[in-house]
Amino acid sequence: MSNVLLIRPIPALDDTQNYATESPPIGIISLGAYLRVKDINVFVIDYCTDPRVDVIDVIAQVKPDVIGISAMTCDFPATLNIADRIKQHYDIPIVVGGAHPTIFQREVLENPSIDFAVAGEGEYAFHELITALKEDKAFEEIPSLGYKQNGTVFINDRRPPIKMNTLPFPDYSLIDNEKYIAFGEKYLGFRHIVMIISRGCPGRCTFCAQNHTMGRQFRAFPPERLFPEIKRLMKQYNVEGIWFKDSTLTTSKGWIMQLCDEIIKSRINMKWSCFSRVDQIDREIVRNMKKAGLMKLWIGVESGSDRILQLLKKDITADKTREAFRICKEEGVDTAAFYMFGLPTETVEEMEATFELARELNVRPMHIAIYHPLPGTELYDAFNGEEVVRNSTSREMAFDTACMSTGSVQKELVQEIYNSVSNYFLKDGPRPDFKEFAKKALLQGSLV
Ligand code: B12
Repeated sequence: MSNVLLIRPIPALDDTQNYATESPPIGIISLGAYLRVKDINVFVIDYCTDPRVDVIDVIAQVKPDVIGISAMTCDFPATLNIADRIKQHYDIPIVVGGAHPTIFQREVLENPSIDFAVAGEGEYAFHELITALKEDKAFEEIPSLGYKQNGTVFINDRRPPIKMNTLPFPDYSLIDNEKYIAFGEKYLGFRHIVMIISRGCPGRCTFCAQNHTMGRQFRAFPPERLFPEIKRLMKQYNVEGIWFKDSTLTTSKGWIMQLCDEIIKSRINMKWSCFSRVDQIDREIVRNMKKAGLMKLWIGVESGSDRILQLLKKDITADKTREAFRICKEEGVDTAAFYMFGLPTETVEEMEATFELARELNVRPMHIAIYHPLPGTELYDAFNGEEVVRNSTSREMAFDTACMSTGSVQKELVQEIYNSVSNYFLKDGPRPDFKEFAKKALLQGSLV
C-alpha cells in the first residue's frame, strides 16, 4: 500500500495578513478522497490551519512514497520552498498540480526539486502516476502528466474533462474542517461547510483563469447523489447549511432548478449561499433558490463602466446589473457583490462609475478587489502581465494591493482610490473625492 502526503501551501505574506482559514482546500481533499478509494493512505498538511508545522517532521512520521503539492500562482514561491527543503533531506518524488502548474507545466518542471507536474483535474493522473511509480511503468501513457527523463521535460496530452459521477465526494476528514467552519460562521452568519459541487465554466471573462484547470464544459454532481451527502455532512459537522463556492452555481438552469427541488422536497430547512453571474439571473431561478433556503447570492458586478465590462467580456452592462439586482430584491433574495478596481486602461471616471453603481446597489457584504493579472488570461497577454507578475511581491498579488498602473492611473493612485473606496463602504469613511483623484492622475500622467 502506498503512502501519499498532500500539501496545501500558503503564500509568503507578511505577518499582518490573516490568511487563516478562508476556504478549505477542496482540490486537495478531492484528490485525497479519490486516492483513499483506491486503497492509498493519504496524509495532508494544510498550512492554512497549521502554519507552523514542519514538513520534515511529518515526512519522518508518515514516510510518504509520493508527495503532492497544490499551487496557485501566488503560492508557487512557497511551493518551491517546500519542495527544495524536502529534497535537501529526502529523495521522494514531488508532484505539483493546481492552477499554476496547469498553466506553466513545462516551466515548473525546470525546477530541480519538482519531478512531476499535472495539468488540470488531478484525480486520475495522480493515481495513475502513483501506480506507475510503484510498478516501475512508463509515464508517457498518463494523460495530463508532465515529467522529466534524463533532464528533458516531456508533456503528455491533456485528458478530457472527468465525469463528476465517477468521483467520490471530497473527504473533509483529511483536514481540520472545524477551523474553516468557525471562520466561515463569522463571515456568513451561520455555521456552514464550504462545498464545490460542479466544475467547468463556459464564461469567457478575460481576467479569469479557471477554464485552464477545469475547462469550459460545465459538469456537476447529480442532485440525487449530492443531496444525501449534503445531509450527511450537515449532520456530521452540526452545521446549518452550505456555502457553495463554485465559480458560478447557476450555469445550468436545469441542474440548479433540480437541486433546489430536491432541497425543497426534503423539507430539510437548510441555509445556503452561492455565487452567480448577472446574465444568469432570472426570476424563476431566483424564486426557486429562495424557496430552497438561499440566504445570500453573491454576484460579480465588477464594474459600473460598460466599456470596462466589454473589455472583461462579461456579456453584461451596468443596466443589466441593475435589472438582476432588482429581480433579486423583488423576490426577497439577499445579495452580495464583487467589484474590481485598477483594470488595464481603466480611467478615474470609470472607477467613479463603479463606485456610484456600488452606492446605488447598496448591498452588503461587498468584496472590493484590486485587479491583478492572472497567467493564461486574455488581459494578462494583452497588457504585459508577465512582466507585472515577475516584478510583483506575493503581497502585491493579493486582492487588496495594487501591482500595476492602468495606463492613465498610476499604481500608487490605484491603491489610494481603492483605500478610499474601501474606507467609505467598509468603515463608514468620507466620500472619495474623485475630482481630486482625476487631477492627480492628470498630474502624474504628465510627469511620466
Ligand atoms: C475556492 C477558490 C478559492 C478559495 C480557496 C482556494 C484554495 N487554496 O483551495 C479562496 C477564497 C481562499 C481563494 C483565494 C484565492 N484565489 Co481562488 N479560487 C477558488 C475557485 C473558485 C475554486 C477552487 C477549487 O477548490 N476548485 C475545486 C477543486 C476540486 O479544484 P482545484 O482546486 O483546481 O483542484 C484540482 C486541480 O487543480 C488539481 N490539483 C490541485 N492541486 C493539486 C495538487 C496535485 C499534487 C495534483 C496532482 C493535482 C492538483 O486536481 C484537483 C482535483 O481535480 C477557483 C476557480 C475554479 N473554479 O477553479 C479560484 C482560483 C483557483 N483562485 C484564483 C486566485 C487568483 C485566488 C487569489 C490569488 C485571489 C486573490 N487575489 O486574493 C486567492 C489566493 C489565496 C490562496 N493562495 O489561498 C485563481 C488562480 C489562478 C492562478 N493562476 O493562480 C482561480 C483559478 C480563479 C481565477 N480568478 O482565475 N480561492
